[in-house]
Amino acid sequence: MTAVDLEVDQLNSSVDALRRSLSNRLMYGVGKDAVAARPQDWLHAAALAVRDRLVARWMSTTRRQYEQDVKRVYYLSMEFLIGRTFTNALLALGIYEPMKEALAGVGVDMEALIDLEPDAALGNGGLGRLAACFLDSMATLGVPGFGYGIRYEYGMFRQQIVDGEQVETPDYWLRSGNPWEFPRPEIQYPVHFGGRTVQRDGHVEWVDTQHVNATAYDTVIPGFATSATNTLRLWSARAPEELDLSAFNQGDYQRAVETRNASENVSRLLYPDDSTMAGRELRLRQEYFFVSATMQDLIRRYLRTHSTFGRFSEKVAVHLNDTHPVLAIPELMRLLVDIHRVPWDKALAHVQQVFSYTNHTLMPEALETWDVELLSRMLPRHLEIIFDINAEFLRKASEGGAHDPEMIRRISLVDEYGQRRVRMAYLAIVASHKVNGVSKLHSQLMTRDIFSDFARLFPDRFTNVTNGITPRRWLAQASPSLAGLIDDAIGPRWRADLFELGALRKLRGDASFEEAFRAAKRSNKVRLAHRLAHHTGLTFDPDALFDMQVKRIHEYKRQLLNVLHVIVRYNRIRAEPQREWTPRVVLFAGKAASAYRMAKTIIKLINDVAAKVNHDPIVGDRLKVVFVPNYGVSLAELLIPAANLSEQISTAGTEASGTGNMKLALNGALTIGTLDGANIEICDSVGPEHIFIFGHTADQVDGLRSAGYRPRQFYEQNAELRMALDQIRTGFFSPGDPARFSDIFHTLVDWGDHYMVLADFAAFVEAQEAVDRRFVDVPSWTASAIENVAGMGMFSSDRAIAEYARDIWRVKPVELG
Ligand code: 26W
Repeated sequence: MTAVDLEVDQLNSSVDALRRSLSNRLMYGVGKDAVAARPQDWLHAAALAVRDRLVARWMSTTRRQYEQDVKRVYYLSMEFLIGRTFTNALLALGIYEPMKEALAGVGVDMEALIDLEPDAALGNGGLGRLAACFLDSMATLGVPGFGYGIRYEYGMFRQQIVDGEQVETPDYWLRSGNPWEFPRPEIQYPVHFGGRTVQRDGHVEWVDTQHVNATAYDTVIPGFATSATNTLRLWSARAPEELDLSAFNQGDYQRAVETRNASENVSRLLYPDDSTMAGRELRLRQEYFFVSATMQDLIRRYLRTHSTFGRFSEKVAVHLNDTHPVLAIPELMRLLVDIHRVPWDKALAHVQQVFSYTNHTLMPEALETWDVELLSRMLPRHLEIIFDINAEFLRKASEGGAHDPEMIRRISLVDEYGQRRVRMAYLAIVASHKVNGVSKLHSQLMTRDIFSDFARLFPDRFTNVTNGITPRRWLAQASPSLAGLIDDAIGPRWRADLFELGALRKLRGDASFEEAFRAAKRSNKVRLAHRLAHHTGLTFDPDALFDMQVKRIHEYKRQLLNVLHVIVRYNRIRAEPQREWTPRVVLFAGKAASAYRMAKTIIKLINDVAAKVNHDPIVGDRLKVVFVPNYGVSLAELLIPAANLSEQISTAGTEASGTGNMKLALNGALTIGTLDGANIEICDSVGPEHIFIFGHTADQVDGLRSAGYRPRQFYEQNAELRMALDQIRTGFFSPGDPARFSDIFHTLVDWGDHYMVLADFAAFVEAQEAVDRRFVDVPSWTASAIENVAGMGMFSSDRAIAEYARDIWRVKPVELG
């Protein structure tokens, strides 16, 4: 490689320069003439013109990182829910308006182009979107961070609603190419599977393996209003050349191609499962595939500027986004010990100093464990390493006073009850220097319940970092109307320092600001109502209360509690149609895991209730119910700015944090919620008079459970609840198939109501009545909405990343000079 300075065009971002770039990129990048260019081609050309303007920053940031020999953070995640990139990049570069003008100059409407970009939906829900917000914040703060993951060809499935039911269709998001990525075919690492281990002169060798190559695709992650950028590197599987030769030599061409395809399956699809551990072999292959390539890549990068591993932990931090990438631990041990011949003890010390782990869920069914037998077949060397780490850990624990054999069994990395399984979370804890939960409550419960033995053994290891969201996407981009109003009121600096929003409190009682605030919210509701009218054929009153529950469909999130309230409201309206009702539009959106029967039945129930309510002439505009299909990042950007009420109603103690709660409050919605996850901190921030808190607390839930919870009592004692449940049971909403929802009834009334829907029902309805009364008091509601926006400072992902950088990763921003 030579180190000459290249002569490249300096790209400025005037309207004229952008227009020239558009033409150049259409012609030389896309290979189209303006007369033949379809809107997709213009989008591609525009994306390339924007990308060109990021590249110079990217290269200079990377150079600076090398010159300063910075410590780098490797953020390992099976999921990155990026969404669209075009608008985000325009705003980061500050060229939204000039680009719009430049496109208009060539006769193209930018707003129409924006909607053509497919979402990069490489994630399921909260955990994946958090990773995307964190990339944005790392770049914005100049933290030298690399996202590492899998370049799935099929992202999160597309959800259609057909006859009220979820139908999944594959999301082949790369169909029209991906202008944002740089393929790096030269960056390729073999990833081995299978085989066995042998001892050879004091070292272990892993032999007789099969392998697949991991090849890199890089995406630039721009920081906001800074020239700092970072890299998201996603791995794609390529069959090795040899693979076709053996079969080909035997003349079986077809089988050779088939084998190649099969070995490339490892990066084919995202598992659409959120919060249940399925234990599929291909999933384990995926987990190992991407962490192996990542560990090889980071070692290669470290060794470019260092000749020994002496300073490894000063220069490298590896973060595990949940346990999905935990095999990075034995993989790094293997590479250090078996390949680079670092002594075991030194290697383990390095590992413990570089790794950190975030837990995202307390729910037992979501905690990963892998069958020892499967591991021994697929990754025999890694299983040995895990056993060795375990033996050493258990020895130290018993030296430290854990003599009780029951305790030893409890904390062992290997679950010996029944068929033996490796507990991935325990491995992550033992081999990391920091473990964090994602909200205050969740971090407390984590050390009190699921990891209590470890919290006693390693009290300094556990900490909290409350989640955050990026205000660039979730306010500036999603709601230009509200963002513009805030700019006029307090200036634009909130984008990079969200605590600035606190200044909105000074406008308390300013009638013209409040008026403008309502107008901004209303315009977002009109924008949404338009789109919904197009899809549903219904009309929506933009002055009604927009009540929104948008998130994955799961029993613990209690969409059923929301539906029960809708049914009771419907019954009340029908009983007293002449009364004054606060008009409401209740919106639901979210996907159900494809194998989660109950979640799919809940979707059907919502749609059946909607059909009944929306077509009842007695009800009219007083109540509308909509299930908006195909929830994802882009749809969230449309829905969230239009919400007045944010439903955050999980059973206390089950939602680790929630991040939708933050997005909605930032957009001026008031929360109706339980004291769960980050709701508690939102309540502290905005003040209890600006939020509707109801229901059992986490401690009360525990208390009720141990006292023997009997849901049928609530059914029997509450006439309105009984009526609603009986309507569900007897087919009032499904006359053609009366038994359709009987399992929902029995789950709640007879089979234990695990998430305590009935126990919180009365309090929920009461809180909803308080909502109705507040909403019609327009000045008071507006004041509370503004207080919600003003109180969101601490929920910026910039704050979260600053905490990770200081307390966990111990990294400093790169100096850009
Ligand atoms: C192994 C299968 C599996 C897949 C995904 C198990 C668990 C998950 C995730 C932990 C699910 C998830 O997205 N958790 C959410 O993480 C968010 C970010 O921290 C939190 O805000 C949500 O409360 C939590 O449910």
